[in-house]
Amino acid sequence: MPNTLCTLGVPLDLSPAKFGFLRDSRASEDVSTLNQRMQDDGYLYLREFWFREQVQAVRDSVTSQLAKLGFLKPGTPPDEAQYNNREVGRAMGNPLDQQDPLLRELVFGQEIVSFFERFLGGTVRHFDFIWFRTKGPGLGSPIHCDLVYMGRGTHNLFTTWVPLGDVSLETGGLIVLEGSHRKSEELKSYLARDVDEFCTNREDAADYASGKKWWDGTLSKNANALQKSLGGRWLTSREFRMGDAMMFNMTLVHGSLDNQTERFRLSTDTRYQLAAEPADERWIGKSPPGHALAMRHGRVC
Ligand SMILES: O=C(O)CCC(=O)C(=O)O
Ligand SMILES: [Fe+2]
Repeated sequence: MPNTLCTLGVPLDLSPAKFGFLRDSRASEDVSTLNQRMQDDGYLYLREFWFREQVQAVRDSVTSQLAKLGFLKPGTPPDEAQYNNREVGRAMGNPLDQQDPLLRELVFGQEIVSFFERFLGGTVRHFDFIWFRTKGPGLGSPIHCDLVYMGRGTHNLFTTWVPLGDVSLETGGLIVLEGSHRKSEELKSYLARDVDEFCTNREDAADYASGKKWWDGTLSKNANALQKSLGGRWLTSREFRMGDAMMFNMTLVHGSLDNQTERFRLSTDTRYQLAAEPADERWIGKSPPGHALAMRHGRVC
């Protein structure tokens, strides 16, 4: 275990009352058990969900794209994903290929769709957009709940975070705040927001409407202060293994550990819901508009 684990530059309190590890689950468990656990914990950490070979093939495809684009240190094996002093770009600015058939087979294929059909009890659809995380050395992801980015359809919606490679504590994988999915009262005003919405009755409304300003959905920049106000331990995995799938709901507070290595941490995240329920239009279609200006809504606040 490293001496320090930081998120956004803030060292976490690693005492047992403040820090711990995720509960493991298996896809083969009874569906009622899994449903209950999702309700209790806000997440399911499914170990060995896919065969490692299948995920390795996706990793190979991603690292070879990164090498071609000049993001990997020249002369090093692509599988090591060695950082070449250039950030890759986040979410909609990420250049990796969303149409890669190996990737799509992994995150939208039979294995995961049939899991969600069993879990949700009906026909399932996924968002078409795939979020790539290509995290070089340094700061992890902002602490947030997914709802503020994708809450215009059903809230009975689930994220699956997929490590494309083994992710050690030093490399910095996902962290979640225990029990935070049950803090809807405390987080009421945060959860009511939407990153592409702005208040028409505020002075800076024009800046939001024109795209000059954007709220990025961050809940807190200080993991310790947030923990103090909401309670719960920060949870992660000693090692997210390639083949694991981490599923969670829209109101679970999460972020990621800072990357203390010189290698990229590679992962994707994707979303699943019942097909019969409304879907957030920002993430649907051949080329989803995402946070495009046209998706920006003004309202009186
Ligand atoms: O991988 C990360 O750093 C953040 C992932 C995330 O926010 C998500 O999967 O919803
Ligand atoms: Fe997220």
